Amino acid sequence: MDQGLQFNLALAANASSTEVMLDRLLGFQNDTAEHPVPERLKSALRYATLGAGKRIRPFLVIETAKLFGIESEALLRVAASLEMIHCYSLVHDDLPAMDDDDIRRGQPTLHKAYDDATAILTGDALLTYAFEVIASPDMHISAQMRCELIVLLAKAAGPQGMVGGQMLDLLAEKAREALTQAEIETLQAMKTGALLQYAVMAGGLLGGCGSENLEKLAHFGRNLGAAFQIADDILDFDGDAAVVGKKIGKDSGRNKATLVSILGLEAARAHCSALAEQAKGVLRSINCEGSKDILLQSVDFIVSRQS
Ligand code: GRG
Repeated sequence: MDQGLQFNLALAANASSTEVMLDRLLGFQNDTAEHPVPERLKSALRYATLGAGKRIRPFLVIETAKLFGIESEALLRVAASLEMIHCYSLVHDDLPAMDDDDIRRGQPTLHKAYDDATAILTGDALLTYAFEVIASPDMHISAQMRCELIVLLAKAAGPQGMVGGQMLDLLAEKAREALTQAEIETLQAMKTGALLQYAVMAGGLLGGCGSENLEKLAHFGRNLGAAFQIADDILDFDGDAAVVGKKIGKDSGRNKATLVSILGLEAARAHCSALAEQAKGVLRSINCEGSKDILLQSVDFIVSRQS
């Protein structure tokens, strides 16, 4: 089968099983009469998460675990909880106090469709519910596995990860001096890379990959995350808004620190390709039974995507 087609089928299949799990979890079948989720919040949670999005992070969780022969419902729960955190970050990032965006995933941003307060609460609810999902014994029988995943996710999403990176990003917009390449790389590793790195490490942990492979997965995820962010910056520079599903050209308009702005488009492209090749090299060195083909193809997709 053509490699591109094989990858697209795997991405679509994983997206669809993640969607089913998100729909189930955000249906709140366990809702109690005493403390029901308010209908407006339930509707906003579903608006923020269901229906669109490439679902790259869930894909990485599921496909990494497959390297080690594991396919289970636990993976879908971890994948869905990670997507909830990703969606919360998009909802909060789009608020007027942050990036102030009107369109996300081709539809009005949540605060436009609802209001700012509902958008803040939706983000808060997605973040807390994501942890409830992975802390629950329904996710995995082993308490140690649950704790390892909780700590890893908290680090990736919190002050030393995504939230910290977002803070650095907001500070950089107001800074008088441009950030250095090293500072931009740190910011991006925290803001974007950390969740992608968590995705592959969570897949590895659930697959019982062992400590040597886990270190390699961390390295793979770091390179992949860096390449993903440069590809995103390139899309903001010369992508097609209709395909990307949000406004483009915002980075230069807001004095955003990106590698495109300091290296130029061609050098940023070359750097992105080099990171992708390094990521593939690390992936090839992982010791596992399963085929690495789909994950290798995902690296090419991530750097050449149009949305
Ligand atoms: C508000 C704590 C907080 C963090 C915000 C995610 C984020 C941090 C900012 C969003 C701005 C942005 C475009 C970051 C670049 C990387 C990124 C997360 C792109 C969007 O991810 P995709 O391409 O989106 O996986 P889909 O819609 O496909 O899920």
